[in-house]
Amino acid sequence: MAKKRRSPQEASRDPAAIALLERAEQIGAATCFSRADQIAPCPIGAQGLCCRHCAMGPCRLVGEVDRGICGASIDTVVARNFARGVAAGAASHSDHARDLAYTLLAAAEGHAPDYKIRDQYKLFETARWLGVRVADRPVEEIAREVALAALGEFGRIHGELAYLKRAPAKRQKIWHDQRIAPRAIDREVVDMLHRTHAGNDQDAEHLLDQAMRCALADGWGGSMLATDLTDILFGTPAPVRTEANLGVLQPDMVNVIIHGHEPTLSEMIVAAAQDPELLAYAQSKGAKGINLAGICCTANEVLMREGIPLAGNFLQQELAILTGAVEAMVVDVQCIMEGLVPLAQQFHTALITTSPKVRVAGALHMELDEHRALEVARQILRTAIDRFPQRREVFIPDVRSPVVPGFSHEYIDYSLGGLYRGSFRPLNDAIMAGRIRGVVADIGCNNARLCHDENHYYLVAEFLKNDVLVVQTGCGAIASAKRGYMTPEAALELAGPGLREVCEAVGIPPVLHMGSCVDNSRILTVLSQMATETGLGEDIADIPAVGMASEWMSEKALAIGTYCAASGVYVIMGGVRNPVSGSQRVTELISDGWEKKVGGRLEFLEDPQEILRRTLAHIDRKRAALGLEPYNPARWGKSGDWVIGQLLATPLEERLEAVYGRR
Ligand code: MSK
Repeated sequence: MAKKRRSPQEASRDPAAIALLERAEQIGAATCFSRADQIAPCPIGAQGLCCRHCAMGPCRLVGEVDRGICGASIDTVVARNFARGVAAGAASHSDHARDLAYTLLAAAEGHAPDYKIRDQYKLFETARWLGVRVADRPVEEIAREVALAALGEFGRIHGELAYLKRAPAKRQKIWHDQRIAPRAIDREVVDMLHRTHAGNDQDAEHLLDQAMRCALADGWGGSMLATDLTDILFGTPAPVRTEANLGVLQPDMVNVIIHGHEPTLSEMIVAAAQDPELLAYAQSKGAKGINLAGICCTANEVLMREGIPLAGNFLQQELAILTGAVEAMVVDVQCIMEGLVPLAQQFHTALITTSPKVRVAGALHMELDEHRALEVARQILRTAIDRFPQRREVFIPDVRSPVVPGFSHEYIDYSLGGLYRGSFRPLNDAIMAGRIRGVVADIGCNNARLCHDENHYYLVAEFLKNDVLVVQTGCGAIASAKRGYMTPEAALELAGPGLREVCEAVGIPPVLHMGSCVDNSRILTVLSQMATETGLGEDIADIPAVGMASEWMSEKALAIGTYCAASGVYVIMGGVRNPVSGSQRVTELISDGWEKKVGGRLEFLEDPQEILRRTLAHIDRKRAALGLEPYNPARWGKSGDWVIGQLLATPLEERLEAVYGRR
């Protein structure tokens, strides 16, 4: 049954998105927003009650029907559906890491001349975790062995993943006791798919245990490797200053959007966009230059390292094309909508696929070849430039916000403790004293069934008001960037008194941008360091912290939620219907059941106010369990008032420049 058509104001809270949704209505263009209004979700699938694992079905377990043709129970079917989603998400992140390992190997062996080791320190650190000897060896030799060791983690024959030892000792023991320590990355994904094939594992609890092991192979395996290898090849992020939202598109330049998740080609495009020959070619076509901007997590990768502006998050990919100002949208892997093709055909935009894994019917394909990556990047930019003279009417909303991203765990460590005594001690102390009530990681996607960005905006603002430090990745991070929450000034305007004092003292925004989807591994590292720093218990589960994906949509988000829960975190998946709601038992197993087993729990909640209430209650419970004083905002906020007055009297640009320098 068709749903009521939402107005642009009901579909998004972002003014740039609203303006472009109005334009879509004017010109009769379809977007994911209008399609979401046309297609009501299947109520059976939405509860996890449709079994499609064999050709006797699909079996729809509704009404009187409580078993499939093979006899599968509702609990088994719901658990299998959930577990398969986790496996797909884990496979996506991890395969991303595998490709980076091959790029590092090619670079180390001299077959990929456009790639260099940009962060030797990170290489040495990664080598240490992977058991590669560093002393007295050339960098290329270390890099080669690191790449091979990383690739070895996918098909490890004996033992368990090397990175598990990065977790607190207590956490490692829980994984061993529960027999969910992942053995090899590919093995856990394959094991999950095997068990969920017809006629295999038929015990919901047992299936969900493997879902945790599979997800852990992502969080402490594939994703963590992806983060480390990316930092080695392209540099570990540190704060930069740039801008976010569709207003970063330039009316008089060739606009190229880079979209997807992998930085391997997009970093080359960034380099090629500075090539004087290409700039002259753009000018020969009447453009003033080449302007790059990002969507989704490719955006986060080049934002954090190169300061390339953000055009928007997941639900804005089609809207970017509707501006009429995008000459090319270059996509790699994950979160790419097929709906881009008909829209691009309505405009002059070249939609260019670049991964050997991803083709989209109707798009141009210009495949990344690591051996001549810069040359491919140049060809892509030439294709974009050639489209510039075909531009017709342009509609770029004048909406953009300053953003200071780049908070890798290494930079947080440095900013809190300095170069020679980097440490999480000041953060732990601030939580123990009550200046910071707790920490929330708001990560993950947008979902076209929800009002775009509404949950992210509402929840992050409420957390700040309540002295909760927020860290973000993925499209949630982009939402806050667009909203202006990721500047030091936001602390002055939005944060409660205690959090504001800390942000003032350290010079950080109250919302820290920590990267892309795979960079949720950075959050695991931060939590591990906090747990081992003393004062906040001995395990991730002891910390007053909550993880959430308040507008989740992808299977990757399910994998992230599951590995965070299996790491001891209370995780809330927000917005849309609980996908395991068809089984009360599965709903209890992943919440109360997992909390008993591993200390973390996974809940699906639609109401943002309930998400807020449960988050603050959990943080306060954890504070009490640690014997910390109850949160009392009245104790703080005196010391910073003078500084606030001074800062607010200074123009924003000057304030940003004073802290981060000119970009
Ligand atoms: S891009 S997985 S919509 S965060 Fe990483 Fe955004 Fe979610 Fe894709």
